[in-house]
Amino acid sequence: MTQLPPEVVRIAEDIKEMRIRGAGRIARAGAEALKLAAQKYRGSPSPEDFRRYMERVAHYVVSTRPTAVSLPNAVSFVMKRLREAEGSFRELVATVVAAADEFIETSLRAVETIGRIGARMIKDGETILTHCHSTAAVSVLVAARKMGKEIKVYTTETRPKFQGRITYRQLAEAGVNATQIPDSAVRSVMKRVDKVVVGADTITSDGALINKVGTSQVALAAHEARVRLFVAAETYKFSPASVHGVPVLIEERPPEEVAPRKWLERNPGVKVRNPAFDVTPPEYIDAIITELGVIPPKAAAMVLRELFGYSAEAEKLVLVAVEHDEAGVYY
Ligand code: RI2
Repeated sequence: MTQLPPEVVRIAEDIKEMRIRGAGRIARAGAEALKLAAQKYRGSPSPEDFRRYMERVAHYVVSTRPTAVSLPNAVSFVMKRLREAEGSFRELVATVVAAADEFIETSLRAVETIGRIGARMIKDGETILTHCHSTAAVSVLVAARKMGKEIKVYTTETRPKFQGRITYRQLAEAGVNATQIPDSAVRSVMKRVDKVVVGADTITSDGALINKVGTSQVALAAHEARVRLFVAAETYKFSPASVHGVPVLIEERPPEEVAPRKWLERNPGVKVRNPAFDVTPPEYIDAIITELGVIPPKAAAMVLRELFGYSAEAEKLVLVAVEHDEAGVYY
């Protein structure tokens, strides 16, 4: 069996260990991995062998992290082109490379468009709260600043991996007045907040949001204070498999991310849970800002039908991810 190129293995390991993270970034990295796998393929030049090898790569890449649907959607985008293509081995390689490049470019453009659309929904002088680090949410906030709006942003730390520090740094660098708060301070600052803007890992057909753990608590506090909550999400964060009732697996990460190893060793048998995501019901979401426009969460099914129709490939890939970690929690 043809070995996977080290570059592909490295990308997969980086996604698993979260050195590459963020739903959009892992999707682009997945597309890049397929492209590299095609370019570095040194097996037999028979189209059938190449197709089999690429199916194996696709399965491997999707198995790295289970929750963000952006990853299987990116892989499906590229693999669909390959499955539909005919021609020589060289032509098939070119098909994979072109599809991966197209996904990456379209994805980056979508983030920019979301920034432009979302920024118009923010008023000068408003205070915004965001959770974790979302490139799409940051795009909205930075675009608002670039439009000359003086906004203030609360960024949560986002335990246990502190992605909020990335958000803080990116906002500060863009000249946004940002303030870092511990996750537990969300409810106490909510009375000074005008809007919440968060990103998305997955949006299901019923409009539920799966995003960094803590998002649903932020939404609850916003709902209580009558603060509107917006989700910035490219359409490849919508789950085609959810239309067919396939559940979303909530990733459980190692306890060492929550508690120091030494403390765990000193307390043998200690129980620690580390779910990486949670589910915010559509009732707590005012609108989803996509590159196609602003939609109510209940329109998610329509977007999915429009974009994917019946996507059996995507369903298969999500099932692969589900098989990958049987111990996890499903939404
Ligand atoms: P963008 C992240 O997950 C966060 O949950 C964030 O809200 C979401 O991906 C979307 O990020 P993680 O990879 O695509 O940090 O907007 O677990 O960057």
